[in-house]
Amino acid sequence: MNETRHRVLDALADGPVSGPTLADELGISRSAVWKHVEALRDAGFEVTSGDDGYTLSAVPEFGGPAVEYGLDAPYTVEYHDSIPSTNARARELAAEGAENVVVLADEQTGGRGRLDREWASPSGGIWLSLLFRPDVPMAHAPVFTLAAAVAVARAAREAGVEATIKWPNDVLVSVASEGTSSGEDDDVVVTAGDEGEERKLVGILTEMEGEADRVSWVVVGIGVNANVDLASLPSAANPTSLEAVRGAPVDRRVFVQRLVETFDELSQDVDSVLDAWREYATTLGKEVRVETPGGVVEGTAVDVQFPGSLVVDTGDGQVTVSAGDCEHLRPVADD
Ligand code: BT5
Repeated sequence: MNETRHRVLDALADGPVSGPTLADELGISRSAVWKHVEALRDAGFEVTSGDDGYTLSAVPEFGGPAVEYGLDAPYTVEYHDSIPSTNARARELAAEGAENVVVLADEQTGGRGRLDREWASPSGGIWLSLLFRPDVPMAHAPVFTLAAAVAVARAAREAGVEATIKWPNDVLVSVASEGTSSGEDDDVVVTAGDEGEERKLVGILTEMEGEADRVSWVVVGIGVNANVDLASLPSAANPTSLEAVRGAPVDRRVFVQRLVETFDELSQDVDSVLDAWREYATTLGKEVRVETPGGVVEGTAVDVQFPGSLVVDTGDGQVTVSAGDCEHLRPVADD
């Protein structure tokens, strides 16, 4: 949204304000004011006009202008109702020289996970990619995946969902699958601890380009099952959604704003990322099996190290794993 339109919107939010007053305040013509008001209405903002002037009476549920409005982070938002993949689009923008853009979509038709796996992205989700150009060596880039996981876990918690992070790139919710007292078979009960079954709420895919000593761009793709129909997600992946856990749809606009704001703060202060990550991690202390490019590592996950490696105690010493698919193993009974 351009600067003047933003100022018109701010003035309407504090309204009522008359067209002539607004024109004077912003140093633009009355017809320009009218055009901005019409453009805002087209974007879904409800602007009422009465005797005292214009007033903003409702903000759209989702979309680019809606997310940009009130966003406290230096990102512009490019919104698509439907797009093959926000990561692919962000990479295109990177090639054009863009930076600090959030590509956001309601639906993806060709969403991708790691190793080119499919990522189901039906309408109602939050599918987004953050494009930015940090001044760091390539080797530090994994810290941004961890920062994204923290940002999304925090936004989920603000929305009332106790999300936890599984190394390196999944955000999960622990649920017990017994029915609730309502007697409905499919109900799930959210547990505060780490007992119960872990279901995948979010996936993160980070891509980048640069030279060894300097990143050119990073694209952090985040897929959040927000208000999606669980039946349209691959059941083998054991997915869940914010809506299913909360029992009500989440405000996607606010969720994206919190996510982007927290991500921006953490990415400016990468030293704070690991402590924040440890706070939400479900992997630490668990028995894990990590498939790495160099083979399988099994043991207890004991810590995470900058820029995002997992330290595993194999019983035969500690091994540091920088990439791989991690599985949480069921703890062995104590007796
Ligand atoms: C990931 O890969 O978890 C990263 C997913 C990143 C998706 C975002 S959406 C915005 C941006 N644009 C893109 O095109 N991608 C990013 P991975 O760890 O490889 O997990 C992939 C596996 O998760 C699949 O093989 C399925 O088993 C499972 N899966 C697919 N869709 C899912 C969903 N919506 N919810 C939960 N699990 C899913």
